[in-house]
Amino acid sequence: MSVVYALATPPAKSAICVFRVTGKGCHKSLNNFFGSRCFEPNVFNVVFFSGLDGVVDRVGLVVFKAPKSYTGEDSFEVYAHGGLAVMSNISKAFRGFGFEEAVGGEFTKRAFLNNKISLNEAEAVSDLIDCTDENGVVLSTNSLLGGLASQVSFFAGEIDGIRVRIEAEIDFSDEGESFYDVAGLLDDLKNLKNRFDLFVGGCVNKKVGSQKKNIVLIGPVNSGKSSVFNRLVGFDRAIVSNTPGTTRDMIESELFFESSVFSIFDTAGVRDAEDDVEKAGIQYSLSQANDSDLVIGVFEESDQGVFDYFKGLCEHNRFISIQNKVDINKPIKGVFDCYVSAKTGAGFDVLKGVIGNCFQSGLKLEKYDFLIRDRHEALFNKSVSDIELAVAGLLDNKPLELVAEDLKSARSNLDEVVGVKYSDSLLGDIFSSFCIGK
Ligand SMILES: Nc1nc2c(ncn2[C@@H]2O[C@H](COP(=O)(O)OP(=O)(O)OP(=O)(O)O)[C@@H](O)[C@H]2O)c(=O)[nH]1
Ligand SMILES: [Mg+2]
Repeated sequence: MSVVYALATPPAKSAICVFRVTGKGCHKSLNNFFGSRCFEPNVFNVVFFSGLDGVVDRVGLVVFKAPKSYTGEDSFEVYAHGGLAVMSNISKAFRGFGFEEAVGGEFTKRAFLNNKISLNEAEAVSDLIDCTDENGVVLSTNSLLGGLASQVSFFAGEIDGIRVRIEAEIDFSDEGESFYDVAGLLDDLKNLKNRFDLFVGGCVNKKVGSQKKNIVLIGPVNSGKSSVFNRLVGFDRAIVSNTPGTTRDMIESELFFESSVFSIFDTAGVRDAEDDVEKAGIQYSLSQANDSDLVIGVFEESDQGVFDYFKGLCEHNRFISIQNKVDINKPIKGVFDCYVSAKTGAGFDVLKGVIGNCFQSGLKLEKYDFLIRDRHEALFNKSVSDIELAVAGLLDNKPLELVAEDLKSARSNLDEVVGVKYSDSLLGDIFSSFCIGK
């Protein structure tokens, strides 16, 4: 495999940037970039990096010797100052030496191809990076540390054990002898089925488990939506002013609490606007409210008609109402779900609790052991039905060859989960969703 390099950190001004280089022969370049020294593997060295036009930066360098590296190949990492020109110079130097730019997921793909990790562990790397939920992190890490792969191998071994007994019986019966213990075999297979079902029940699809929930703030103009938004996200993200119609476009930010990440949107206040731009903004707010998981109506006063109008927008999603500006207006008790002041911060603890409760009835990831993908779920489901067919086959006295075939298929699905069996197109699909440098 060729030598490839990648900037593993975002291409933006930052404290440091990290470059990764991997591939057989990459260590021959070390003296070219870092001067003639011998670099002990796995040691952090502080050295000068020389590019095409001389010294670029004083950097950190760690050299890894195959097979003791992430990819299983000779590789090295460079920790440079995070300036854009520094990044550009280092990239140019690597290209000048003949290194190719890595595509997304190339490092992890090489780790898989060099047997450093199983396919589902490689997928767990990407899932961990995508995780927006603390519990999701725990579940992805369970897979990353080999927990899922070892369970899968364990069940694959058990399925094989039973299949071997069935095939032995097929061979012996060809020779006229039989040691067939139907009851024992059936018990063992049923027992395996129950434990496998339990294992599959402990896996949750990442689509269900880690979806970021959307929260939309909506309400009449000037009710304080942008102020509530800023207070919730913890900084002045949206413009606040006493001119009605200040917010025109939708503003999004991430909100992290209750160990989950939410996307929260501030929207244009609703009124009979004359201006086309404002009208478009209002339409956009209303459609976003329709698509979100939770709508928070922000009001200043109680007007049943206005309240009903906003609540009516939320037939398919949850709606909570808040009365804002309670520092200057008397709270109208019994009408709203929460009473807050975006100015003083009063009532925000209660509001956050109410938001948290809205999502509490959702899926609890801590009940599960592993985060899985559609691909794994489909393969596990196929194995479950193959094992069910094998049990039914034994019960119905079907030819043992058919029962053995069902078990072979159950085992083969498990092989695909961990990547004992794979196709190039499957690898393409999996690794194309990774970031560059991973
Ligand atoms: N006293 C007081 N004033 C507030 C409070 N929240 C917002 N305001 C004021 O109300 C005015 C409108 O606030 P915004 O947050 O811009 O209201 P908005 O609903 O986003 O307004 P539009 O985007 O125009 O629809 C500003 O002058 C804020 O300073 C509050 O809790 N107490
Ligand atoms: Mg606003």
